[in-house]
Amino acid sequence: MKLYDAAVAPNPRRVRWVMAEKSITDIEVVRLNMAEGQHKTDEFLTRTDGFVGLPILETKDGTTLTESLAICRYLESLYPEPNLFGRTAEEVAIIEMWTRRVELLVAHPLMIGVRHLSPMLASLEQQDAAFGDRNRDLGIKALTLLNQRLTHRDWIAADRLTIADIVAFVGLDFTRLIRLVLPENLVEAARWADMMRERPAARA
Ligand SMILES: N[C@@H](CCC(=O)N[C@@H](CS)C(=O)NCC(=O)O)C(=O)O
Repeated sequence: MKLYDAAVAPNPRRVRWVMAEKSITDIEVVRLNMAEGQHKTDEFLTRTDGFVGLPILETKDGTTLTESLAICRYLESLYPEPNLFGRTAEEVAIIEMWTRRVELLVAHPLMIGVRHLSPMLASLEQQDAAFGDRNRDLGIKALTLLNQRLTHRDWIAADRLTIADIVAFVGLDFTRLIRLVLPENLVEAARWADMMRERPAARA
């Protein structure tokens, strides 16, 4: 299998993180330069139905998968341990619920904020600073709820690391590009973020 990847970008990082947690080493990782548009060639666009974006996974039979979470789920099916998406019906549903919450309300607005505010990403976006500010602030507001959730617990969705933690942290950590400082009152979120940063997979 082959993973088309990009440095710094948060969505490919979700997949690299999952690969590291599961000790997957038999996928070739091909790094593309997004600033040079290497991910938008006609060949890629044909394979991805016109949808632009990394990561892209080419499976053993040549199927093209896009969407980082679809790729992570596929990897979970092939490499079930350690489990990141849930074992029982209830656990699967709770992890999915938290993954959707943190993706839509935390990670996505923060990532859009960074895209519109970081000079490093100016080649990828017609940047609009006010739109960036608004999205960054929405992400920070949702972090308050995450902070509340993390009071008296270590992980967002279960009693162990799950895909919800990976999606939330990778989105939050992307804000280092705009040097975002977490509001001081988000003590629990900061504790959890430190724990995530310490994992070996954080360096994948
Ligand atoms: N929903 C997609 C989003 C993919 C996406 O937007 N990836 C970004 C990198 S994090 C990208 O490739 N951006 C390049 C561009 O917009 O030209 C996923 O989760 O895989």
